[in-house]
Amino acid sequence: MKAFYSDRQMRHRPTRSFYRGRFTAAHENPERVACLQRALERAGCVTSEPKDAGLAPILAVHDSGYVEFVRDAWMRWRVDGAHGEVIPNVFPPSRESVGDRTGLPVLAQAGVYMGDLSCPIGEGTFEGAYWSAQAAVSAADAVLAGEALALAVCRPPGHHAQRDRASGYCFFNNAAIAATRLRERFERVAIVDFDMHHGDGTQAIFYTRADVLTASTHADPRDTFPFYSGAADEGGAGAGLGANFNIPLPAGADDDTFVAAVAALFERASTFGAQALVIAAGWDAHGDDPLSPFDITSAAYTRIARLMRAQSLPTVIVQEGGYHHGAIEDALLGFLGGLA
Ligand code: Q9C
Ligand code: ZN
Repeated sequence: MKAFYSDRQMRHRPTRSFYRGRFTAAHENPERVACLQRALERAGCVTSEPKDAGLAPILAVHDSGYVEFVRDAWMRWRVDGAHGEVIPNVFPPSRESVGDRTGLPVLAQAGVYMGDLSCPIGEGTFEGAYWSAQAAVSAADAVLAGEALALAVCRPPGHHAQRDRASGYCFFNNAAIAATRLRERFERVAIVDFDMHHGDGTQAIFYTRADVLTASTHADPRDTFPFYSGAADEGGAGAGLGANFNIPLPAGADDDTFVAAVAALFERASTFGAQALVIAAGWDAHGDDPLSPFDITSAAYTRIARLMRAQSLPTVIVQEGGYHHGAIEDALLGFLGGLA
């Protein structure tokens, strides 16, 4: 299987994340990649450098003012005499009420373009997020060129990023970027997201579209980040009505429950008539993950990989979350085992 990763993704090195009243070490750290690389190596899979497809595939999904903010915020923050990484401390009464965002000071823009305090922008954040997106683009291009399967080791992750908003460690929505790329050839694309968190950014990006199905299973958002979306009654709107599918699961869910939910996502992709798949693959449902309310083992990911292969559709796998170093290596290894 072709796999893509650039060392330039390491340039994103968040030092902290604000959570439940205090700064904590960043869960989403560059060391995660070393674990994923070990799993790939053990499975005999070598990553190659993504091509530079430029900003166009990112701008096909994201607002240009937002992309410029992610690119320039660190420099502008220093010029303004602000400290450390870019983290907002002021928010608009409603984002919709903000007219022209592009002329605002960087601090005010941070409140518009950043949804939480978990995605600090540092010196290398744009470069890291840019190359993470390029890995997704290269994986999509490999599938467009005829590969049955390609994997993008996306870090930073992407599924919480909206068109004009970073959140939950995510800046550019790699899965949405890959799906948009696949749409150049395939009329209907389905995104199947089994990261433990709801893929709220991906849902928002495609909510009113009929050509891309967004299907996610996740911990019940009434108790778990991202809180404000991910309920089962969110089915899409307008032309996109019926092209969004959520399966929230209760805390304590085990392998059988989780695998059955993912199977239901694939079934929905099939009735939707998907001609290609994007898998938003997070490993944070694993019982050892510090954020997981579930009781999932690596064996679940082997079963999920088998289900995925049984769809017999061209498939791009995009890395999302997963924060326990041992668990993500084991989970990815289990997943790769299911592809053999
Ligand atoms: N430091 C992904 O899995 N809230 N994002 C928890 C704990 C943020 C997870 C903060 C969770 C974001 C891609
Ligand atoms: Zn997650």
